[in-house]
Amino acid sequence: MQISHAIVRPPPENFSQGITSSGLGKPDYNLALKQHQEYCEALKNSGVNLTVLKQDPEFPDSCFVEDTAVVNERCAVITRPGDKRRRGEEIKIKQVLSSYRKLESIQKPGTVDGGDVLRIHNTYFIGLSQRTNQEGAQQLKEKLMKYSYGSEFIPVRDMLHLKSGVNYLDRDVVVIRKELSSLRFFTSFRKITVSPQEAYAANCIFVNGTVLMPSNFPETLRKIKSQGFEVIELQMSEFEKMDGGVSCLSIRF
Ligand code: CIR
Repeated sequence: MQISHAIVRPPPENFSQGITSSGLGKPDYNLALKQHQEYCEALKNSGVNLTVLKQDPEFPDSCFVEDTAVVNERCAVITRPGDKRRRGEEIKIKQVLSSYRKLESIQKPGTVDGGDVLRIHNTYFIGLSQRTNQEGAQQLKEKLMKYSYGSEFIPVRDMLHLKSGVNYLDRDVVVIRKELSSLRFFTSFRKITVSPQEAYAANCIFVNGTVLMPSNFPETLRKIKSQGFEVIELQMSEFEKMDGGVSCLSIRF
């Protein structure tokens, strides 16, 4: 599926005050900005038109735009982020997406983080996690059904979001953490299994023919390349410190 647009938002100065459970220490702000810039360049070089939003210090986690919307060819569903501290990030995103798509919104008491929403062909796999509750997942399923997309719910444990553990590339290939690889949902896909030491590398994205993945994960890199994919490696250390991966930094459509 061709991606023509992406929305991104650089981290604000108080990025280090965002939510994290990584235990990896405080991010270096200037390095985070540089890494974000390189991420944007990689998207542009893959033929994507970028909308770069202004930084927003009201929300230290606001660079993780993926969590605020689920966008496809037919609609955009504005989410209601699962962590109260992030509620409100979606307002600006809603404004921007209104120029591109018919809008739907998740309503209270439902919560959904876009990081829990994995699309493969015309099916959405929705993670039930600390951030996405049953009510939110059900609302999302019903909204997507109106536009002829199916949904399946997957319980998520021991990771932040569903897409912390599994992502779809192309040609029926998923990149998946070992502990999820036996899930019945993914039996019909070809699997690139990510070992526990390289767990962070399970979060990668396929953009117009190229896989964007974090650097310094040699085993996963080799496996992805051996399936015939072109790869761009990105330095993601400062975002990893704040529990964010490659998919989190953009809304792609
Ligand atoms: C959070 O805890 O909400 C942020 N620090 C990280 C969000 C990462 N987003 C994503 O995986 N889609």
